[in-house]
Order: sequence, then structure tokens, then C-alpha cells
Amino acid sequence: MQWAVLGLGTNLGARRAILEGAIALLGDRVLARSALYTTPPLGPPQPDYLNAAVRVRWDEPLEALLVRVQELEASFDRQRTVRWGPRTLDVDILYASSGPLQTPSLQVPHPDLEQRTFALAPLLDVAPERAALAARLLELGGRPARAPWSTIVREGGSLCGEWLHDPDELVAQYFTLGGLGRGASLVRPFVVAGEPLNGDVLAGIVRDADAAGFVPRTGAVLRR
Ligand code: A4P
Ligand code: MG
Repeated sequence: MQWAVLGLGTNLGARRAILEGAIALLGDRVLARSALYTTPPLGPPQPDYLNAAVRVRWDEPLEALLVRVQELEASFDRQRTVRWGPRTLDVDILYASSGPLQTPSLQVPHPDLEQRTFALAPLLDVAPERAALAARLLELGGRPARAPWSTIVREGGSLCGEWLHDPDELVAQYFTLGGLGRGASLVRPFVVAGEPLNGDVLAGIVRDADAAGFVPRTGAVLRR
């Protein structure tokens, strides 16, 4: 199965409702979603943005995904007037597991990804495979969302977390491990305030999850 990460941004209208609506329209393609980030605007003076990223299942050509995201933008009455100007919804393809692509209308990974904290932080929330980019995010002065331990749950052979990021905001996260205590391979790198995840931290997550009474689950915890 191939997947891609979409970056979503909005700074006009009911921002949170727009993001939630856009994610809902992606339906069961959504494998994971990031925290919501309030970010200062890049570009001309305009209101702050709300940014997020979603990891979506996508086995078709990426050109077809671009068509899909443009339909999504159109559903929220996106107008194209000023470059980098305010918008109800912008959806960019940030990264795709199928590899880089360069065509006249599409560049993947997104050419500005590594310059933008508002794209990198949400991407890292949903793509532990791109953990190396965390160093770049820190260099730019950003940091990924902070996760309290207590709500982390285990799912099959992986760790899987869901928690309240803001008091009224439910976000989903996950950690993919190549075997607990047996050489973790894919791990979200910065779980709390930029601290790399190591064996001790990992053991603590498992202890806390057990103590909090979380039961291993199978099924689509991340598809909400
Ligand atoms: N295109 C090429 N590659 C991609 C890709 N990977 N994903 C082409 C999506 N589109 C891609 O985009 C213009 C064309 O880029 C598309 O037709 C597609 O063929 P657009 O969405 O029509 O125009 P735009 O978004 O106004 O321009 P641009 O340069 O894409 O702007 P960005 O990069 O999307 O930035 N500040 C904060 N804090 N948060 C934000 O989210 N967003 C922007 C827009 C500005 N400032 C921001 C934010
Ligand atoms: Mg765009």
C-alpha cells in the first residue's frame, strides 16, 4: 500500500470546521492525522493559519491525487487571487511513499517543505519514516506537538496513541515500532519537547499505557 501526506492550511472563515470538514471528506483514506497548529502567516499580512497534515492511503498516480486535492479545495470555495494570500483551504501534497516526482504541474516532495515549520511539524506527526526531518524543524525553530504519555495505546505489534492536544481537540498519533525492546526501527523521534525516543522512554510508554488500563486493540484506531 502506498501513502501520501497532505498538508492542509486555512486562514479564512471557520478554520477548524474547514479542516475537520476536509479531513472528513477524505473518508477512510485517512490513516493518521496530525495535531492542529496555529501558525503565523508566510506571505503578505493576513490572519494566522491553522495547519494540519493527514496521511492518506493512495495507490493511484499522484497526478490523480492532485486532482482530488484541488476538488477538496473547491468544496471549500477556495479562491485563487493573491499568491500566498489568505485562503479558506489550501491542500498541498507534502510527501509520497511512492518516491519523488517532478512534472510541470507537480513536485513531490513539496519543494518548500524543508523551509516551512507549518508543513514540517504536522508532517512529522504522521510520518515517522521522515524522522530525519526533525533536525531541520528544530533548526527552523519549530517543534512537533507534545504528547502526554498517559493516553498512548498499543495496537497489535505497534504503539498507537490518541490524546487531547488542546483541551477540546482530539488528535490522533501513532508510533510504529519494529518490535518492542527488540530494536525499534521506525519511531517518531521527538515525543516530548524534542527529546529523542530511546529504550528507556519506550519502556516508560508501555508501562504507563498498561498502568492506564489501555488494552491492545486491532482495527482502525487511526481512522476516525
Ligand atoms: N503544485 C506543484 N507541486 C505541488 C504539490 N506538491 N502539492 C502546483 C500541491 N500543488 C502542487 O498551487 C499552485 C500549483 O502548484 C498547483 O496548481 C499545482 O499544480 P495553488 O494551491 O494553486 O497556489 P498557492 O497555494 O497560492 O501557491 P503556492 O505557491 O502553492 O503556495 P503554498 O506553497 O501552498 O503556500 N502561511 C502559513 N502559516 N501556513 C500556510 O499554510 N500557506 C501558504 C500557501 C502561504 N502562507 C502560509 C501557508
Ligand atoms: Mg498550494
